[in-house]
Amino acid sequence: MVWTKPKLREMVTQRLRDELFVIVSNREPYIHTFDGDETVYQVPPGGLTIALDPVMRACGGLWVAHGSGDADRQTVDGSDHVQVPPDDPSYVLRRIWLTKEEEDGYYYGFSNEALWPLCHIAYTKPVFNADDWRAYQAVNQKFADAILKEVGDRKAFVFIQDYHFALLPRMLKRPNIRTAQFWHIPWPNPEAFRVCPWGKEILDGLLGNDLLGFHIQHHCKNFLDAVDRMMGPTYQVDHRRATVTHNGLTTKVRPFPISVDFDSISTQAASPEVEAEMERLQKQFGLRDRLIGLGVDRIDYTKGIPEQLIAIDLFLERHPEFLKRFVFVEIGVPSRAQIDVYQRLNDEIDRLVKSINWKYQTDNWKPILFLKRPAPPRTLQAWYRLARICVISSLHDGMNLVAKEFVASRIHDDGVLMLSRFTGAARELTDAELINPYAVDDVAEAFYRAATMPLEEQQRRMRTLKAQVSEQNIYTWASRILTALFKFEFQQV
Ligand code: ADQ
Repeated sequence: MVWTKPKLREMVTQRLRDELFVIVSNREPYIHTFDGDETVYQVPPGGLTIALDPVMRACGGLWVAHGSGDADRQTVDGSDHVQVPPDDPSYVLRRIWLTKEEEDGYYYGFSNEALWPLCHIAYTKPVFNADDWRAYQAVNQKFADAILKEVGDRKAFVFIQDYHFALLPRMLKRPNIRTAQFWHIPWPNPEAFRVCPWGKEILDGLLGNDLLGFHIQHHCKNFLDAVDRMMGPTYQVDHRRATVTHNGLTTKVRPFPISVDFDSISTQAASPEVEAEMERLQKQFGLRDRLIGLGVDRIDYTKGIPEQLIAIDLFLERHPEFLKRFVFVEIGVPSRAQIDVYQRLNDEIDRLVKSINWKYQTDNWKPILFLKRPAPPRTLQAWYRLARICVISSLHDGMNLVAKEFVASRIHDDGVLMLSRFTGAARELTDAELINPYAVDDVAEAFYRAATMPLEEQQRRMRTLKAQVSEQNIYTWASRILTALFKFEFQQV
């Protein structure tokens, strides 16, 4: 059965009775900001919101998140609630306020300078700072206090998102609450994980969950191995059943590969609005008759953007017949710019783009068009359709939704997806042109293969990829996790 939004809604409404359904994430699905005197809202970029908003619209309930917009306080009621989506209110967003110090320590510090590099094997060292760790503990507690107050005596299923809340499930442990957590980034092997000074606290926190999900089996195995190695005999790991039992309570560890809303993306990609946008972009950037390669990334050192650019340089050097024909468009949305390593990455990318363009450019052609800004969905879809090749060059990535968005947008079944072997997506999308982004020579040759691939081969492979993403879509992901979560019985008080 192919899961759809109505089927998910039906499953959830049948299964949920008087229980409250809660999602917890760091980032809000809707951020209110001031535009002059007016209040406007934005849907932030990033996999999380894109994946979970359709689920919440289908299920209703309560979403708890950090209120980060400058107009967020103006738009909530006395209980810090706001109905969202603002244009079609379907569920409640409860905003949590953090001080600047809390945000620095918990978000920029521990989450993104310690856990993010710890979990991604991208050779950027994690920074472990005791003040950041304390802020991380305090913010997890702040969320826990707010959620416990919202839930009260009701029975609640709480679905926690990501690495910002490793301690939260243990703090929420109550007979009337059952929790699942989805870890959106990789879980590293125990050798890599054991350098974390608070590794045991993190593992114990996560084992407060009834259900813990990762994208792929390999991350589940790494997690179970870490518990086995670090937590001692009172934490019993059953590798066959993929469970951990401690003090009579069991956590199930399972893979749930995340995906995109295939139907909605492919319908929108075929719309007259997207076609008009394609026209506009071609005209604005002088792209008619060019062969377009595309990258769409948050600017992050895990995404392998410099490697991508170096490979393009090699490709053009070795295959000069593509000079003046090939344009690589990178749409890079700046991210975590307060952190030094991200600033250095930005500088490195700017330098590479300048020097490669300088090396090859002519009066009316440059090989690289770097657009450093978020693209609204219609523009992104227009780019996905204009491109012949989409490149994902992550050095390590939990899943990677861009790969699946590109596939869903290919309404004529053509085009080539070049996909890093080190993404979760590579486990499913085996008909992509798989690449090792560290091997830049090979990536340059993969560009050549992609640029010269016969249409029939493009179509044969793209049809297989589309069938995969269409079947394993975002609703499949949500329904599998929620079905597993809703099976847990509440304990007798
Ligand atoms: P991310 O690291 O943010 O997510 P990804 O899965 O690629 O990575 O999602 C990025 C999302 O942001 C995509 O939906 C993409 O369209 C959007 N995006 C990126 N650049 C953009 C731009 N310039 N303009 C507009 N939109 C842009 C984390 C993990 C991933 C995992 C997801 C979901 O790191 O491995 O796939 O969560 O679990």
